[in-house]
Amino acid sequence: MGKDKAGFSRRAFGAGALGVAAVAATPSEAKPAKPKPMPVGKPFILTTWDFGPGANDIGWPILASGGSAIDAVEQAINHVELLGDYWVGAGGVPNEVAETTLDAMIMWGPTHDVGAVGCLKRVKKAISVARKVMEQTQHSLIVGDDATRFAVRMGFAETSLTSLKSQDAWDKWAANNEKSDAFGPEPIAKRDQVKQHDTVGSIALDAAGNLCVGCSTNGREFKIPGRVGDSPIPGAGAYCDQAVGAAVATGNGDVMMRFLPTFHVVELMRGGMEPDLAVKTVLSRIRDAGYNIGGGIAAIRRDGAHAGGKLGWEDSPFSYSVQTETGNVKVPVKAV
Ligand code: SD4
Repeated sequence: MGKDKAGFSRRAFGAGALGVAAVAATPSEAKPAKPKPMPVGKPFILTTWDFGPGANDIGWPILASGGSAIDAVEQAINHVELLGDYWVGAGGVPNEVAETTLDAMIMWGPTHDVGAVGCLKRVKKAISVARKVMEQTQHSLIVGDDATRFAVRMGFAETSLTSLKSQDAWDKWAANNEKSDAFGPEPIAKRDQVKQHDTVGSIALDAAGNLCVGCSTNGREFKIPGRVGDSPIPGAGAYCDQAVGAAVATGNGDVMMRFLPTFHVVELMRGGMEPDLAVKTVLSRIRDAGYNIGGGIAAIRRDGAHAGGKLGWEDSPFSYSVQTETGNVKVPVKAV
């Protein structure tokens, strides 16, 4: 049998014609249902961990008075960065050489623009430096001493991030002459021993319908100098899509970033999956790949439906809080 000019075999075309007739008989089975467009949604702010109520208290009035989601996220996170917490912001976990370094990212839904800093040194408000990267440059991520140089150029003060607490923690650790536990085996056979909690993540929707997500952390205790975690990586530590919603992650970022879990959650929600199942699906994939880690995700759709999930962390009260016009709810997160 010959082929015609377009290269079709006539016999194959005949079979195809029958096939088309068969498909036409059951049109609803031929294509998955199209997800419905997301409603515009009412303003909200979601913040992770126990920081939630306090941070939402800062961010919510901005949204309630018609302000921008990016200001709400930035100020909610600044509040946490300056609390003196051990896991977020200045004065927190030292690296292997006793220095505290910061990772942060902000993502703006309407333009899909991102600004991030990794291993930022000697500057306190990492999320605000990330915002400058997003708004003042075409870059998305600036790291290390050059992130410090950039921050100073943008008017930020350079100062030590070491506190009595971080110095004391390092002194005790260094007295044992250890090297970073990050030189150990991957957390597969044995649960990670990473005592890392509290990366702050915030997601806000403003009255104009703009979605924004941000996160900030000082990462992992006694990390190898130069280490950058998942928080400043779009789709890993945080991700948002203006048409769908957003997600933030916390936990063992060295493993979690390998799965781009927040991107994955948002994409599953885009396909019509409920937030709860989307979070479970993504966390289960990390576990099913064999990783034995502590980690969590909180997600919210732009219509306000939200959910969270965690791996490991049996004793860790991971939660997130959502503030809307009807008040603040704190949601304890269960293991998947
Ligand atoms: C990191 N994901 O740098 C962060 C740490 C964290 O709760 O979230 N702790 O790996």
